[in-house]
Amino acid sequence: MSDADTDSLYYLTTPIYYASDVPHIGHAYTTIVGDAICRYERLRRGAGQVFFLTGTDEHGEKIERAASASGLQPQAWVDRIADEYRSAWRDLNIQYDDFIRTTEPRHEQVVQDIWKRLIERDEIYLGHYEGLYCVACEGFYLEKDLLPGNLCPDHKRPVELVREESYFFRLSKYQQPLLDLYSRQPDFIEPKRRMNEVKSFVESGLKDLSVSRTSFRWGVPVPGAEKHVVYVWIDALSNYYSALQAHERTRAFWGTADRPRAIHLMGKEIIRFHAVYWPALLMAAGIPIPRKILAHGWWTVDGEKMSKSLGNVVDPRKLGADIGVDAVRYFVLREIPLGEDGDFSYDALLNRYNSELANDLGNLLNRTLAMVEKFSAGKSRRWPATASDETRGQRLAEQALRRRSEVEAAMAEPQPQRALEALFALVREGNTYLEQQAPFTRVKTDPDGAAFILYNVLELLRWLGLMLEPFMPERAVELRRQLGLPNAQQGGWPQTWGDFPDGLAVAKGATLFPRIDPDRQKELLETWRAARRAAEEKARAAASPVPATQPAAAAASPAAAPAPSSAADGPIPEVSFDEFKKLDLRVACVVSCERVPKKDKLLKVELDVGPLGHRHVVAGLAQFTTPEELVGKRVIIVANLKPAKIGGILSQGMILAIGQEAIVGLLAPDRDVAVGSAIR
Ligand code: ME8
Repeated sequence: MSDADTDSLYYLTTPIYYASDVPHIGHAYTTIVGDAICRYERLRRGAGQVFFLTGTDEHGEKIERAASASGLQPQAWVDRIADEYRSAWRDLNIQYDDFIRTTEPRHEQVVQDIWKRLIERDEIYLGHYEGLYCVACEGFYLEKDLLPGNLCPDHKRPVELVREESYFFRLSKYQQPLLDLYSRQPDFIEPKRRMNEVKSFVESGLKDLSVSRTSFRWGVPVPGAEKHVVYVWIDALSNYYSALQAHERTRAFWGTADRPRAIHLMGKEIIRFHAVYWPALLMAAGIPIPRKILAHGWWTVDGEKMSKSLGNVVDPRKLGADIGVDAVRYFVLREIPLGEDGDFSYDALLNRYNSELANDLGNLLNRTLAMVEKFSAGKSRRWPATASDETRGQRLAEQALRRRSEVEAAMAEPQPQRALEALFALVREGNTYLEQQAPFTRVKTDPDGAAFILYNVLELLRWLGLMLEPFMPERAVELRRQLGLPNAQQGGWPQTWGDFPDGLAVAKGATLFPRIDPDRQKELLETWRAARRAAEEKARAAASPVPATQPAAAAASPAAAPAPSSAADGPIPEVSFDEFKKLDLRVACVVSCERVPKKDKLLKVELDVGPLGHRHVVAGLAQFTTPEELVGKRVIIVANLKPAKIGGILSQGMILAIGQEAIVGLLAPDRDVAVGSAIR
């Protein structure tokens, strides 16, 4: 490719998602944002100028453990999850150019090539590693960065002490080159405040990075030292580069040292890997670095972290099936500015749907087409218009032009949320124009004038039908189809006002976004909440392999499980071994803890139960200990106690404690055993 051909190439990536579980709304968010940006760029630059990459991160201990928990070989497991991702993206109308999997030979080959280059350049050496490792992030931590109780700051679960022979990357050498990079490319990390966080992390000093593991096999073998596998983050980050390497045409998307191109979009929790390790590795290997690390915020659900063990994971495909994929896309793009955190709520989703999609946009189209059918024989009519009509039409044109510039400015950042804000402001301006010009009254005395007013609104709708495409691709085509535009499938960016063909027969069809009436809203909310309850139930069932029984063990959480009798009341009846075996007792670690408002005995405790995930229990421990003291402690819990509401909060288990009336101690393992270990 010549320089001129490559001048406007645009390359955007999403993270490659862990093949440990199926996608949820958080993964969908990043991918929808990336898709909307790339669809916009394709409209502006031409389809062949844009490359949008996504994929799955399939190696590492976390995946190996997920596979073994499901009784599958790792490859069979990741094949299944990769299929889930692909079909989710198909359902959500994601137009990616490539889907890379880290178990593909084309990727593994490039990882090994990069490795060899680093060895040749003496950027990697063999040593020993002893460090604190979080399997959930697949990342090492320094003690100073951990939460009390040696908890990973991100996953709030205990890190593991790992000691093994390991290769090291000379990351420490790259402290200054990285700081130089941040000065040279001040927009390298966005939003800007994230740049400051990364800078101070780098300024505080970088240690050489352990880049191989010997304690498991599920990874890319280190060339020439096959008992090692490449550290999963080195393997994963390389996908952005490896995916382009097979063809000359795609290689050009990586860019050059003078003209870096790759834009890496991701959630804010993985900036460090992208903004520190990745550019340092590339510099060391002599490969041009990316142009930008673009970090977005974090979605919670009804104020809580989304997690399978809480059963509050939102399934974007189910939502799409219920209210339409483009409504889901619209909602996530419109709800939060890129870079900010946001909360997902079903009520907000339904509100936006009805007020913005059904009322504002849907009505504008419906009313206009209905009036064209009624007043203008179902056809657009451009002429004749009086001078004052022209002026009023001109005003609408100016509004459209202004909003188009706002969309362009927003997408240059990129800020899809602001682009949609501008587009829906234009929708409202169209509605106001219709109200003020009142073609429905005008038609009685001046049918030509009425037809011209309608012509202007048809033109406005054509503009909207083009500009909305990146965000709601399927509904935008349908909008253009209903306007009667030839080649409705083919989009573009609006250029000149007044290009709507004269004499075009409109093709009014089913409502673009049918209003969701209160009964249907109720029904949907009930379905979604029922699905959530089922997921919570499933999460509990996964945590309770045997049917729940009423345990006779001492209750640390008296309200959860009032013991049928206690030692003070006389002897407790015998239980058979089979009955005892029904109890699922586990080692758990207290991840977080808080007082329950207005309940002076109760603490709400978040527990990590290893393979059983995280859960909350409400425990009657507030007069025995404080939340601060409890966090980080290992405790023994009854994991399969039937969940119950205590103090208005769902308690999913019970912490075992010592004492009758008052608690005098907690049960705990006598040595460092893995969280989640079963007790027998
Ligand atoms: O981190 N809110 O994969 P992952 C917003 N494999 N975005 C969310 C989200 C939420 N609640 N939950 C997930 C990995 N995401 C590594 C990446 S890249 C070389 C390797 C999105 O499956 C967001 O983009 O944990 C986040 O960065 C990503 O999913 C994490 O996906």
